[in-house]
Amino acid sequence: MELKVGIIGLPNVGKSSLFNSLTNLNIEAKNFPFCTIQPNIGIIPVPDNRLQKLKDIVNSKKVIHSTIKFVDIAGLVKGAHKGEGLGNQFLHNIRETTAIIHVVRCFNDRKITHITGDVNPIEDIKIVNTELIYSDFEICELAINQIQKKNRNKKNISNLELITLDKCLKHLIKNSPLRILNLSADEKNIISRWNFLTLKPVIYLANISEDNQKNSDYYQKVLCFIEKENSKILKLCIKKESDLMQFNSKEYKKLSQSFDTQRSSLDKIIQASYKMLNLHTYFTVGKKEIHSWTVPIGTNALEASGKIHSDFKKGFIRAQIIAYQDFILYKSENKIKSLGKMKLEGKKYIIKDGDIVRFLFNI
Ligand SMILES: Nc1nc2c(ncn2[C@@H]2O[C@H](COP(=O)(O)OP(=O)(O)OP(=O)(O)O)[C@@H](O)[C@H]2O)c(=O)[nH]1
Ligand SMILES: [Mg+2]
Repeated sequence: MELKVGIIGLPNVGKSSLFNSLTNLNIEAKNFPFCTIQPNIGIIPVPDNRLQKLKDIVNSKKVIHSTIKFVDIAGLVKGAHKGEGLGNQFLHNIRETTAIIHVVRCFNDRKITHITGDVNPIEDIKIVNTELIYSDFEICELAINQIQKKNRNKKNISNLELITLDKCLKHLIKNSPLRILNLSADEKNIISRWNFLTLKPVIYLANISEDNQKNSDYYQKVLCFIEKENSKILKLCIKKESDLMQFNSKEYKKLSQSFDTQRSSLDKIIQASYKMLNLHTYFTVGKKEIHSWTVPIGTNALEASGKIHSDFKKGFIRAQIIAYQDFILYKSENKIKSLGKMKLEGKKYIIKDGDIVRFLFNI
């Protein structure tokens, strides 16, 4: 499955406006529920200040960032799992993502329609989560039936998948998301093909109003509510960010500085999403360009080499590795080499975040 972060929530809570701010795109974000029907997809660079530090040392001409994919998905309503508000299609869009940003309205604005009439972040979260739980429940039941049917003629089957699905079903029936169920890595792995929505990692994004004070109540409530979930929460005033987008980049820079740390909040969202996808970065460094490459945590050198070029993988000999901190400290490859801090590693070496890598290959 492709690695991407889905932006979800009730209708009209600011999902498309957030998507626009993150991607610098200009898709429709108007004051009516279900403004978005088809998912919008945007690919954006992951901010990483290590790149600039490397550039300053090597004096390279170009910097190429890793990227991350965001999908802006239509709003969910009560009954979505039964097809309300095109719910099944929207739930399918969510199923195709790897991780979720759940936007929660924490702002008061009479002009902006709230689908249930009142701003109530906890109830809003519950509506969305319940739909995801119901949908998982149905899939879980279906999966159990399918497996039982397949094994009908076999006696005494000990099927880990079936046992795990049963454990999930018992948990879902309590209206509880699977991400708080205690599942081992093996159990998670064996049920991964069912792609459960409530097993996807989530960041709750509190969309606060310009006047922070007024909304701190809403935010605090969300904070308390999600504590038991062990999920991450971030806050942002999406409107402020949308307003800033109207200016050109020079004006934006000036304004955003005066608007405290708004841009850095966007960066935080991107970085947190990247982490949620279980990804990290290695670098290739040269005069022509500094390039950051994305790999899932736990990737070995051979797989990582294929990320750059299939020839690197085919003709892989060794990987030259310098730790990021050493590069920053000693600033010269020769010096690092003479200190014995440049390592020659084989195919099975597990790439670490920030490694500066040169692949030696023969084709
Ligand atoms: N006051 C205020 N208005 C906001 C904020 N965020 C979004 N809006 C407004 O709310 C309306 C809906 O925003 P969208 O970004 O289209 O919301 P959505 O969640 O994508 O809506 P659907 O696609 O219909 O589900 C727009 O008129 C936005 O300008 C906010 O932080 N404060
Ligand atoms: Mg939208």
